[in-house]
Amino acid sequence: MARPNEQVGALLQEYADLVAITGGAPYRARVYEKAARSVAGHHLDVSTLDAAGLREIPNVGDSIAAKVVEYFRTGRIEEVERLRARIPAGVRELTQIPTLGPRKAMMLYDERGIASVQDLLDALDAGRLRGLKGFGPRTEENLRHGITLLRQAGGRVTLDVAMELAEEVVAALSALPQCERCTYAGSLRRMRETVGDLDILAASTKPRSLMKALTGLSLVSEVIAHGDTKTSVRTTAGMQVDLRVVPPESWGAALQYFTGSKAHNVRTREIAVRQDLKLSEYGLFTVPPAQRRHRRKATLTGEPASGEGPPAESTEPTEPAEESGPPEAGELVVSKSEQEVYARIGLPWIPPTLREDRGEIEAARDGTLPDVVTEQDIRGDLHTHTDLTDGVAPMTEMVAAAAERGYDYYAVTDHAPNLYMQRMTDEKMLAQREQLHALAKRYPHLTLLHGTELNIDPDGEVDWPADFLAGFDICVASVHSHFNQTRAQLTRRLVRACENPHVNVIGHPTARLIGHRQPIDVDLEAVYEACADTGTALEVNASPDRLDLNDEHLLAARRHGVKFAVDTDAHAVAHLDYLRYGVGTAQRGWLTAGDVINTWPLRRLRTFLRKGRKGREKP
Ligand code: DGT
Ligand code: CA
Ligand code: CA
Ligand code: ZN
Repeated sequence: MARPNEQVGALLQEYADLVAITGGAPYRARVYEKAARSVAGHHLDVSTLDAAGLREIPNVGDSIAAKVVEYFRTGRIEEVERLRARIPAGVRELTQIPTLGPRKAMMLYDERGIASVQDLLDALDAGRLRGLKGFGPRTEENLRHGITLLRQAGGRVTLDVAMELAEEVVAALSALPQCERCTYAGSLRRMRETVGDLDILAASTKPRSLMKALTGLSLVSEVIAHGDTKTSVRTTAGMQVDLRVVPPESWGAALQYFTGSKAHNVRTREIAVRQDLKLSEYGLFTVPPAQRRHRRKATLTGEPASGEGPPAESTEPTEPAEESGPPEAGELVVSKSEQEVYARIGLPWIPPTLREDRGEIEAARDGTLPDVVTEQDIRGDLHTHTDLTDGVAPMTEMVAAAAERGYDYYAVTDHAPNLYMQRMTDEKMLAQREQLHALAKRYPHLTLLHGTELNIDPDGEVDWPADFLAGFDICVASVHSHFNQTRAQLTRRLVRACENPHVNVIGHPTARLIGHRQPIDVDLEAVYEACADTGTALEVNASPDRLDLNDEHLLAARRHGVKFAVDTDAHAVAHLDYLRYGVGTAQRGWLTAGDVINTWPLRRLRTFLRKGRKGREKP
């Protein structure tokens, strides 16, 4: 995604928040919010556009275009600065709490002097919100719950935020002549759904120049620790970045170590120890014969080996002290690649997304590791939007981008009428279908599917009757409202949607938004059963704010024989790239290409989409 677009998008969003907080007209805030989304999602790099070019972007008029030009000319937007100065940062932080809007945040500040999330929690505890208009017991409960959600996210960021930063740091370091290799490791490489800090690994014989380059980056706001092999910084956005530099011959072992997870590493170390090897971030070493008996005994009794420093086989290994060299040990065993490390301890290479000690060690040993789905396996996206509803790009651009990606097929699935804000009608939907069919002529290698994203209503019904639904190539159906029904109601609701012969995919099945909305309370086992029985796929929504189903759900669902669709739910061209996060999540759920319907050839997919209905065979 073009970085300038993101920057300007974030700034316009902040401006919208500031306008709302300071009591500006709500429509003005909405104008800036819409513009923020359009700019962030625009297919051209906005820093290359002049005012006229900027005005071509949907929702961008004269005044916003002027602000964007001002930003690229001066590095700031005067009016944003002016509003920023009027409000303490803590008040803006308050608006991060789900359910707390800008108007109420400002009221808390004006009436009670509350200027941070902690202030608010204290005020709630002390009962100091009593008597404040619009803050009844119900609101208080919602606020507490919102703060819990916010804290759970606890400084962790979503994958897209971490990835963008990682790619920037890796690119900067890789550009140095002293840098032989550089990549990101840690939870980001494992594609965990949120990332605590970034772990960047580099190979070089001249580590100092790399450390200096890191601390000199403009995105660094604070140097936390600065050394020859390890440096930690904090970015202006508050994220910690750890850089380790190792000699090139230790690359494989270091990458294995810093990719983790910790639980996986404990297991691989144990395996090494049993073979008289020592596996650490410094490499894979033979253990000198004199030390072996000692170490063996320690492993067996679980007691630490005495007198030889930290034992390699401890289940809680500690990070070596800053600047300490490799521990006294035997000879370095080749470890230029992870493959060599795993091979030497008798295992095949294990994909990073599986390294959570969730059975991958045993599977590797037994030769039953799953052949997990990859981005190259994906033949098309089956859940995407256009500007006919809440997308920001016209269909022509979305389709062009899909063709560019080399997809075999691509489904346009705009929202159906029951999501009232989107103002969908039968006529609009049918007109879109005509346009899509016309567009298809331009793309002989891409099959365009016309679909929709239906709303599953509180009773499990969807927007249109069967005869209208029959006109679509594919129907995704999702829960977009009434999240607080009982478990029994929600379960029944999803099961009924599966039983609809025209519903092919359940979109974002738990409806959670990472850090903002809890998953709905539903008996997923019952839903898995229903999906397997009816030939309905469950979505792995690749949007980094959703990742829904998540890895743990997938591990459970695949045992029921459910099929899945890994889709982006793209609302902009750039969102098509979110696919990687969906694939990462699918891998963490041990899914193979066979489990994922959008890796299948079109004919097989078409058969699946008919759900056993009789119908004309389409090409
Ligand atoms: P995060 O940052 O909370 O999202 O999660 P990770 O997995 O990136 O954890 P982090 O940054 O603390 O450490 C990066 C990797 O370094 C971790 O996945 C495995 C390795 N590592 C860190 N501390 C230890 C440790 O005490 N023992 C072992 N065996 N490995 C460790
Ligand atoms: Ca980390
Ligand atoms: Ca770290
Ligand atoms: Zn959608």
